[in-house]
Amino acid sequence: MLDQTSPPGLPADLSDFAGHFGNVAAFPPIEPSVPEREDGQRRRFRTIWISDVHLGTKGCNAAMLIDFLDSTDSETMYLVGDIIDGWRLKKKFYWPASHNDIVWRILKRAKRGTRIVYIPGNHDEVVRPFSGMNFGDVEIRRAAFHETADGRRLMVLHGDEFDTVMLTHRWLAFVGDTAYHLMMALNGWVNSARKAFGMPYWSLSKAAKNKVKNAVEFISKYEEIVARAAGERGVDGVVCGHIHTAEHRMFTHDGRAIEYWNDGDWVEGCNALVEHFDGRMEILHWPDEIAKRAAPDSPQEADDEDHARAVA
Ligand SMILES: [Mn+2]
Repeated sequence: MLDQTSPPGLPADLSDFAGHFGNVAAFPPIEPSVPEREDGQRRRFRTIWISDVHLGTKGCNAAMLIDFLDSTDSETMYLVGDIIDGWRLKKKFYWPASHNDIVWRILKRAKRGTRIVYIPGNHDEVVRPFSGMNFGDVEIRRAAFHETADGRRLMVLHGDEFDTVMLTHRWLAFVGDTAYHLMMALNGWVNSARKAFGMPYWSLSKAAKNKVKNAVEFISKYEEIVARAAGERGVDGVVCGHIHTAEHRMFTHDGRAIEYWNDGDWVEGCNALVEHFDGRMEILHWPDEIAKRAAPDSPQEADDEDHARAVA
């Protein structure tokens, strides 16, 4: 796919990456290793945003994302960057069958009529030169504007654009690529053990992050910068990813309310942002949704109302 349409004279690493991507995106000949669930019980949304999936790394929580994709559907789906981790793939090619299954499911959705908009992030920046082009049914864009059912105009972008050098350094001082991946490996190990004992999913680095003051300050500052950028562009809000922290915050810019939404990640938090058909938006923490599904005493409706009140 990508390799056939890429312009000649690409740098070698990009050609390699495009070659790999071309293989994994070969559709429809390959069938998923985990068959798609066809139970007709999918929760339907107007819009779904997901980002920071990091396919091609061990950190990607593919099983959780496959469950999410098989449990939901939407008119539009935004892939808000860092879907494929080109940085890690260049160092070491890692691509298990479950990662193919995710690509397969996304392309299958597009075939079924979901509008798919892919906004590459910094980890899949090799796809950025293709912004403005369509690959099959997938639109690749540098950024997008989304209008909600109730007429709010939201800017959709990955968000690394606002991660300034200073902020990046503070961020890296805390996570560091190696330390981060080590932590992710440990997280997987801890959760296998917890699963074996029938305990719910738990995020190690989320717990650690919440205790580190610098990280909290970084996140807060980042949210403020992104919201201000949205305010300056005259939109009503922004949807981004990048910092792996799902959040909804309200800011004001020149007396106008600006909403900040971060759709989280599928490495640790396993979150998606959804828009209901009336324009109401909600962050779904998928491990919680799975837990709710397992507990028949907590009806979905009551919980949705609680959340609506919380975010209103
Ligand atoms: Mn990123």
